[in-house]
Amino acid sequence: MDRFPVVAREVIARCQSLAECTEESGFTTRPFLSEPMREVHTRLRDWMEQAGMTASIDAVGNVRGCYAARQPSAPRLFIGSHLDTVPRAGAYDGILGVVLGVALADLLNGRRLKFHIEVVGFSEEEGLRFGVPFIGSRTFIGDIDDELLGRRDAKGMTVTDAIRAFGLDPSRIGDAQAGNDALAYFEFHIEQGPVLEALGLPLGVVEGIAGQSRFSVVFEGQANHAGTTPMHLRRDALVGAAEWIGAVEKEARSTSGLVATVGRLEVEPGAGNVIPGVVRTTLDVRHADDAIRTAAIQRLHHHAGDIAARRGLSVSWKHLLDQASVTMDASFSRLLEHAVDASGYTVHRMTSGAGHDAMIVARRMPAVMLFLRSPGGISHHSRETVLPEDVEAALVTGMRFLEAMEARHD
Ligand code: HGY
Ligand code: MN
Ligand code: MN
Repeated sequence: MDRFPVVAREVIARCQSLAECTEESGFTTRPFLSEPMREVHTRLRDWMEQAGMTASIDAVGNVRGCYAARQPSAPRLFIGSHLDTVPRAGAYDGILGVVLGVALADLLNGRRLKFHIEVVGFSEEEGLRFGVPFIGSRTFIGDIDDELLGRRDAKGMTVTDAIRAFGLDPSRIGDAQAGNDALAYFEFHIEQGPVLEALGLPLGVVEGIAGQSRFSVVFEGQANHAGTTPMHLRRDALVGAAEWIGAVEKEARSTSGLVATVGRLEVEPGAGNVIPGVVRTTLDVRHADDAIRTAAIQRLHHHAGDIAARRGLSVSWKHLLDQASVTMDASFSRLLEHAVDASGYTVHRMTSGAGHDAMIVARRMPAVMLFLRSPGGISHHSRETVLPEDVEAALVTGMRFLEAMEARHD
């Protein structure tokens, strides 16, 4: 009996059940090591153990499930994605890749391969709580430092405090690193954009992931009385920020392939009858070509300085992330393409505009990604969804990829 349609629906049901693990009732908001993450850990560990895996949680809250090979000394294929979400997220960004990995182990149904399969649910990829992304996968590749561990959240807690408060041991962070037995890393993820839907395709093989830079940009002027301060005597931080935000959009629209977003805006003191004295914004800039991205950032930096000078404001920039574009591993991507084709689906190669843990893990081992269609092209929103037949396509292709990996090890 063809188990794939049944397992595909179970994968969707599991993602939807995990979407209820949230800090914000009625929405899916699940930051790094937040309380709702405990229930995610519990359910994932149960499902992993039911699939014949041994499950554990590492020092930064990554969930690790191992489906053992025939031989203990065998190499290891990692299948993973992230457990955390943006605010008011959908039910599939990140978590789908972890649940699909467990489903593949389940579908093996006790059959042991020539390589271990380790499913990793990374604890932090979005950067919501501490302003910098990829804490889980950076720990996994051994790239975590005191600067990152010392970053503070909105309540003043450091990353180290958060690890301890969750009941984990920061002194064990080194143990979370992937070993030297890594074969490759494979990440299933929703496309989060309109391309596959426009092409009428269920799957996409990711060739590369666009580079991205993130900043906090603060404009400072002079708070003052809204009723008594003539317009020509004002140093209004919000009007300056607004002019700059318009320049950001103009710059992105005029540079092919560039996207630039001001996602947060905090106005101080934030009263209707007070001229804003301080405005804190964020800037997210992405492009497949790193040189184009960095040149655009320089122009946006220049615009901010010009606007601030003209309006008697000061402007300060703080680098939060500078992640170069990453190319997926060519030979494993060919293997994945053959698996897509052998499963009866059209092979479509594409670039990812969204960042993924694969771009971090690729620094340590060959990485490949398989996208699933995003109906409506929407993501980072509660309307994010997947089609059961596309989840089935991913499972069929994933199993064929495992068979190809097995055959490769003859
Ligand atoms: O923002 C991103 O690119 C991803 O969703 N973390
Ligand atoms: Mn995301
Ligand atoms: Mn994601």
